[in-house]
Amino acid sequence: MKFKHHLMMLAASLALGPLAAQATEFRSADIHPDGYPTVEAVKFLGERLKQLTQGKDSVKIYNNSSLGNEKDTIEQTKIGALAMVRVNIAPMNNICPATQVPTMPFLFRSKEHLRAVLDGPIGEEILKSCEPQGFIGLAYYDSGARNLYTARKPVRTLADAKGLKIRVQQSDLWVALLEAMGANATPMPFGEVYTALKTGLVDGAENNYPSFESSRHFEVAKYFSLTEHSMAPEMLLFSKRVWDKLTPEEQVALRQAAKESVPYMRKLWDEREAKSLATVKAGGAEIITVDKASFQNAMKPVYDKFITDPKLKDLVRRVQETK
Ligand code: GTR
Repeated sequence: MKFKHHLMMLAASLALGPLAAQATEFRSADIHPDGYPTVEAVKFLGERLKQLTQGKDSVKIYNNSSLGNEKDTIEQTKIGALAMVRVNIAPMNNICPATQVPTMPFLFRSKEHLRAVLDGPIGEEILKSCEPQGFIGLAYYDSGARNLYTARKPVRTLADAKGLKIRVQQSDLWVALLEAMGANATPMPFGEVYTALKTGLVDGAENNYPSFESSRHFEVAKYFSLTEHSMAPEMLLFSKRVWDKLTPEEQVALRQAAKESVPYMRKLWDEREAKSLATVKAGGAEIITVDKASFQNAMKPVYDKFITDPKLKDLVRRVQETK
């Protein structure tokens, strides 16, 4: 069947002649601005793809949320209106349950642990598990550790977080995570958070240094508490609808280009984390060390609620056992 399809495509392309050589431009979305490591990594991927396909395929990036928030662009990717999307793993939590595992609080011991897990069979399994939902998982990108930040008073212990209204990503797991801290979780798209902080609609949010910096949230919420409560990574997803129409050669090239973009992104990420820290400090942010154990000890309800399926339990155990 596949072979026959391939022959037909070949026949069609021979028949079409010059048209067959026509370039394909894959549209890809990101909420981040130019220069942000996720955006630069996808640009790199696009360049590599062009080389690998002798100029046939390329990528055009729509960044800065220009095609909508992450939930919107995931939906567009699912139906094939967009070929590709770079999102955090969090908005995939409700769509593809295994993505909850790398989101879990205090699961990874370090950046090295996270990278070892995502680069190995566990990472691969989780990407694969999103295929029935319409997504080909091409890669994970780093997102560092996420930390709580607040506008009016600093958080140093778990007790300080009690009752605070904290913006979270649009994921049930994220709501539960902040509730386990005693906070009131308010899900909303990233693009709305600056105003929400400024107007006092929320008391705080949580993120890594580069997003805290690029979004200018540090201007309106200067207390940055090093809770490091999750290392939820970024994901690069390709539309299965579009994927199924590609030639095997194009699929191989895309996978190859995506794979090569990962070490490139990691280098940019490590540099950006340091740069962002310096920028927010210079902008008046206060970096606060916290009683991390108090946060860690409060997370059992999150595991009890979301890691009930034996498959997910097994994944969590294997992550913990990964060296
Ligand atoms: C960033 C991440 C984005 C988005 C954002 C958020 O760290 O790169 O994809 O998830 O956080 O909090 O919405």
